[in-house]
Amino acid sequence: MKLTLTIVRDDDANKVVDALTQHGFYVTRLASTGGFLRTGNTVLLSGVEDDQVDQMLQIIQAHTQIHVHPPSSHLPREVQVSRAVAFVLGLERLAKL
Ligand code: 2BA
Repeated sequence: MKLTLTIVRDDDANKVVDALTQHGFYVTRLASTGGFLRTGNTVLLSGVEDDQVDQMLQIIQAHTQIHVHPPSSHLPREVQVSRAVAFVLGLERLAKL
């Protein structure tokens, strides 16, 4: 099994979670903040079978947008934010008690 931690923009989070749950994935949402832009994002935590990871990433890609953060007084250049940033980790065991 794998543990996936996927960071998406808050604006995309509802669409992504809806699509994942409709496809049978279990998802836990964690409110978070990007360290660089200091804007809200959401971490999606899921325990999945190894052969489900690619399908999950495809669903996330299909329901997110690349975002261009405009320049501001704090940041003199625009910044491109990915659709999502996903970490896929080995998971020894998932127990429901
Ligand atoms: P933020 O930290 O707010 O970063 C937003 C965007 O700013 C990044 O988009 C990247 O384009 C730029 N950026 C971030 N750190 C930078 C730096 N030190 N120097 C120059 N530009 C920088 P993404 O790379 O798509 O990241 C989106 C969000 O995903 C990030 O929000 C952060 O919350 C998370 N993230 C990305 N890479 C990560 C990593 N290696 N470890 C942990 N979290 C990560």
